[in-house]
Amino acid sequence: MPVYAPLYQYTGHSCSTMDNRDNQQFSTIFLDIASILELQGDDPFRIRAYRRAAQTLAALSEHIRNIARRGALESLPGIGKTLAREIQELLETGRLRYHEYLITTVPEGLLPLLRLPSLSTEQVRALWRTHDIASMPQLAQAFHAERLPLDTPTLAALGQAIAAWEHEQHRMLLGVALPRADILCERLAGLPLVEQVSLAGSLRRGAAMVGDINIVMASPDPPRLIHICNQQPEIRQILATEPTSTMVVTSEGLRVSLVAVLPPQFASALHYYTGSAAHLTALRRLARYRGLDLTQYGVLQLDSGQYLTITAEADMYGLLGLPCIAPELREDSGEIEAAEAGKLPALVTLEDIRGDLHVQSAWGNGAHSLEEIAQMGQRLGYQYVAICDYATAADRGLTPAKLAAQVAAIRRLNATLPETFRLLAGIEVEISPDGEVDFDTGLLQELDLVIATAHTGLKEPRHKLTRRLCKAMEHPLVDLLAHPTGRMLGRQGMPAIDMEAVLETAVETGTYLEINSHVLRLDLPDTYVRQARDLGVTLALGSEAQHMQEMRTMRLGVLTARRGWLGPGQLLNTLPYRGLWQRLHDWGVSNVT
Ligand code: DGT
Repeated sequence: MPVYAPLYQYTGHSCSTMDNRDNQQFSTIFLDIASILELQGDDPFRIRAYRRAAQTLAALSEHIRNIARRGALESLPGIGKTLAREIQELLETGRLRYHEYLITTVPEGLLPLLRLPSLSTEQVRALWRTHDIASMPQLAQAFHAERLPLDTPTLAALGQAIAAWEHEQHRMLLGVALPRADILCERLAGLPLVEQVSLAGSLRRGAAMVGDINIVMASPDPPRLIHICNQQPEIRQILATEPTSTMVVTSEGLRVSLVAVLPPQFASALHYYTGSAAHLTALRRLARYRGLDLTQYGVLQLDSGQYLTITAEADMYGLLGLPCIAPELREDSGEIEAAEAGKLPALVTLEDIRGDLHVQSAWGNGAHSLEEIAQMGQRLGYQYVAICDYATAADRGLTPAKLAAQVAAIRRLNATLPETFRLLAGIEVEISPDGEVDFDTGLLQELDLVIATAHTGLKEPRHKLTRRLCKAMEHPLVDLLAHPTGRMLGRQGMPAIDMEAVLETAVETGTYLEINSHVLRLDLPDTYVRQARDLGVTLALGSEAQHMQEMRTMRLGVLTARRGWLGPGQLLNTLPYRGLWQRLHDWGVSNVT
């Protein structure tokens, strides 16, 4: 995902209970305005006003919406009538027309350059006007060709920014990287001199997008092992290599970072290279109070200079007086404080999942018959799979007549299946532009599960799209909102939605929110999963598989759930069949236990 993503794109930043992303996004918008005005030689007072407003917004500890609700926008430093009106417009529509107009007045690629802290607006203008550099790729190319007429400190700072940008350009989807990384680990485990192999980095932490595949290996001869790795035929390019590490590109185009350490260093190295950097920094601060430092080679006693022996990551946390923190939580978003307070969640595991609540069959857009899906469900060890084919208006998708026939077929098939497995009859209905769920109500009442979703109209203004989703959740027959944010990883930014309002409506209406485990979605994103959990929303995992093999993406959904701090009690799919059926048919069962 590019660093310089559209403003509403999910950035994967860690989540606190209070989500202040709007403050940061609005701040960036005002900074953009200031930079463009400066580039165009506008009034310095106006430019300064936008910069000041950006600083004010970035420094706020309270959500800007709350301040607006109190009518206190103009009491903020540097916010006058015009800026207050613009903040109001952003809050209501998710966009600012003035900003949208201004960005059309400069080359599209110039904005990311203007956002680089290492370049002044003056320098950007000079690069653009005299060297024809008006985008990040052009800047990176000129930098590598040593053609940039900048001083050494600026070049050094710029080099870091360009390296970070290049890293982002190669980000991979979790669902693409993970299966390939598993194969790589298996291959590496078969090489001579390898004693242990493990995934590390953002992939082990289950992040939705990853920059590279990090793998840590234990070997009695790390340099020799790295040499062997570099000789493997599937390596297309060696980007950088050192005696105990190498960064390569495979023939499939995957970026892989390999690290080899001696066996006694394995646990420490695994912990270090799992990260995140923010988690490590916070832990090291804690370690220093105890006279320790955490390194990739082991836990160092600062007074003696000796390394303590660590055989598992849990030992290292133990030395800091903490229980082991799961990799998915290691983002410095409150996990260390929770560990200190003995309040780490017991996270859900793939083994806890009793079924898939969103699968499509050949009756709709899917590839497989009900029988085949039932077989696959049983192979995966599930107790149930919900068939939820997609229906739009009565004349497209699954028509009411076809749905009625499908429900009958499901009920007939269930009578022939072993008692331990059932198909649920459901549907995925499109939410109309005005928030209606346009389908035969009598038929919806017959179903076990009604999923509502918005596939179209995602570019509507924020308040309209939000109202649309909330209205659908208020429909008495809608059980679940699928892929609530509509994001498509690496393809399009997240639509402008007031997620706070969506989460609140989910609580009020008792609607389940989906964690869609499709490779391109992982929606709800982990940060919102955590907010939903904190508010008491129950989540539901669905693969939206159109092909049986896609049902295996449940693993990605579970990783996302874990990153959202979910325990089994907050996921509908952990209920056994009977409990789920009772819950869906409102038999007074209110807890997922
Ligand atoms: P990515 O690749 O951007 O998806 O994210 P990560 O977390 O996989 O980052 P990566 O691959 O650059 O490095 C893997 C881990 O190694 C990272 O999470 C923490 C550790 N690490 C790497 N470089 C540094 C560093 O300069 N400082 C610290 N504290 N840790 C680092």
